[in-house]
Amino acid sequence: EFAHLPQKIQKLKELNTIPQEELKFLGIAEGKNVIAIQVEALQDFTIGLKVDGQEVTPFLNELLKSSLYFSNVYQQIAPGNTSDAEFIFNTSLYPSPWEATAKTFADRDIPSLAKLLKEQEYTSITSHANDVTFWNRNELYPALGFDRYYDIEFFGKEDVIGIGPSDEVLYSKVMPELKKMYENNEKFYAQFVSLSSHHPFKIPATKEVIELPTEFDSSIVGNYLKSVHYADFALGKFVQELKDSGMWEDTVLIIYGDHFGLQPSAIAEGDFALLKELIGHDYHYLDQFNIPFIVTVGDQTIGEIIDTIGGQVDIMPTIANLLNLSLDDSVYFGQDLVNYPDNLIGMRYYMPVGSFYNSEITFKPKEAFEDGDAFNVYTNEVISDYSDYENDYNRILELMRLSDMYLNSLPIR
Ligand code: GP9
Repeated sequence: EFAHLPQKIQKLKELNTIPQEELKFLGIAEGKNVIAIQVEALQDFTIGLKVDGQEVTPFLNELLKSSLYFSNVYQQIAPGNTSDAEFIFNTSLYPSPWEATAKTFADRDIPSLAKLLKEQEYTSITSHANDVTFWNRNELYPALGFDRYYDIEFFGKEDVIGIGPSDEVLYSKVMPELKKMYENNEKFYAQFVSLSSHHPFKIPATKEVIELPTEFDSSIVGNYLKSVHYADFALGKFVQELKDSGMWEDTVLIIYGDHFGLQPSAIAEGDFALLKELIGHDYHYLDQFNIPFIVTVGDQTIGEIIDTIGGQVDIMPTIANLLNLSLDDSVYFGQDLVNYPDNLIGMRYYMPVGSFYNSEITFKPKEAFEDGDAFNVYTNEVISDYSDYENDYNRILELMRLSDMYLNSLPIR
């Protein structure tokens, strides 16, 4: 079907050579309902973090004991921020570098997780508690094949935190929808986008609030930790309700972050000191872009940490293996992080416009950034001679070109 595309895309696929019978965790979640929660601004350093003896994410920390936790996965969003993360999660394709992909390609018929699951008779729903026209999602969601979406019209304006109803409202209002499908024996894929941990991270004192030492008072780092703590609390309530309603055993739950919350250019000098105290080293790109990716299969205790380096493009192929969904007829750019730990197609982290991160450098091409350069990933020092990485840069540009070419080849809806 895509024979007109360069053979290279086929070659990328041929790298997936592990015989099916040897694939670890193949099909462990097959046939289960899929719930994917994209948590706003959730950065990986908050997982397991304690401040003054208190856990920032007590619920997630407990959940990890039975989950598959991918601890070394990085955001790959472009100007479409949260909506790009939704796009990448569902497609394993790269987002457009200069504009929200939800604008550029939402008129296309885009292959997606929802469409793959449709072939297995799943109903797909998605929800965003803000206005669906934000980031052109009213076009993106049908392009990705979701059967229905829920937005502010459904969630209302109750208990607003920041840019939308609280996460507790989000989960409590979608729960009856899930129950309805469950009771009708309708298999479903439900993706939710949480909002309460959105910048500027102001959680009302009436909510579940973590008490932080006074040095965090009125710092954005303190507010950020409070908002992540609240998001974690709301997630915990949601999972408890899945358990209480008997749905948990039939669920595979995916939790991941969309992108960073704490951007160095937007935080004060004192915040860097607080962050250093929390994470034990200077706050670098590595910390900024690292998002958690967690998969829990309701009736199974896995409790495994996988530290293969990956990006958001790798999430869909990883889940496809767990659900035993064949990607043989799909074009996708990520790899299953359970079974391909050796970076078969090179580095596993690419940001838009060819910038990348590997275990040595962070690279921002001069062609795209005024302050473009290579930086030591641990110290942020400029590396003036980066000729050794030229091939990596070219390979990444090629991958992104192929992804873009593929998107452009898709039929208009
Ligand atoms: C609103 C939300 C905004 O719909 O997506 O968050 P952002 O994309 O700016 O992080």
